[in-house]
Amino acid sequence: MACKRGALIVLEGVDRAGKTTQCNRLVEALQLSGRPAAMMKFPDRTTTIGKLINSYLESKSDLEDHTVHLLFSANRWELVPLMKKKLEEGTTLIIDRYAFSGVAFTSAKPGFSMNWCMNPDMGLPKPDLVLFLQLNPATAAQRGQFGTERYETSSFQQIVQRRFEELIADTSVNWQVIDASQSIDEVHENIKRLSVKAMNAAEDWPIGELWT
Ligand code: DGP
Ligand code: NA
Ligand code: NA
Repeated sequence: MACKRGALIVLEGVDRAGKTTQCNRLVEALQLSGRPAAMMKFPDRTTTIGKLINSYLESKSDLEDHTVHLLFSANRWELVPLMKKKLEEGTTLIIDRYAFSGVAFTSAKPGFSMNWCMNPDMGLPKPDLVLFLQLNPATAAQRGQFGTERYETSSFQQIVQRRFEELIADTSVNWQVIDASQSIDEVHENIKRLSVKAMNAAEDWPIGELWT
């Protein structure tokens, strides 16, 4: 008899909200409680496509905006067989960014509709839970300066934030907004509670398809 599947849990949010820290903490806590869990992140800069994306983000190369959008999407699709295998084996996946970052970041550029941006990611494995780490710009600013990569300016990130708000309004996705101004431990406890709930709910259902 097949084991119960793992859950697909995504963390999204603006830069400096603490996504990467919280992904690590969550995977660690789930493993300690005896639940198989693994972390992934998008973009995955280690693949051939990921290396093109990395070079673009570090401004070592320029790519046409539609082209780079499709590369980010292709980078997610190329990991789908691995994701499905792990989920079916019963491993819960905690993912640092997903298609929502794809839509929020590209549609923050002039001339890109959210609908156009969503199309290439339609049909990806649907997350059982998307945790949005919400942080207001003033608190974010206290956490230090942006890095030097492409997109890391406050004017661009403000538009990204508005695009995320539009995505969160879509009730076909299980969004939970988390106040990321709390302490790391408090945020972790919230995230863990919601994740365990989503894992229990997911195990008896097949993996869905995003935006279809
Ligand atoms: P990170 O490695 O998590 O710092 O993400 C790299 C940057 O790329 C970050 O500014 C968010 C952005 N990003 C992530 N996914 C996508 C995507 O699918 N499309 C676009 N245009 N940008 C993305
Ligand atoms: Na990050
Ligand atoms: Na970054």
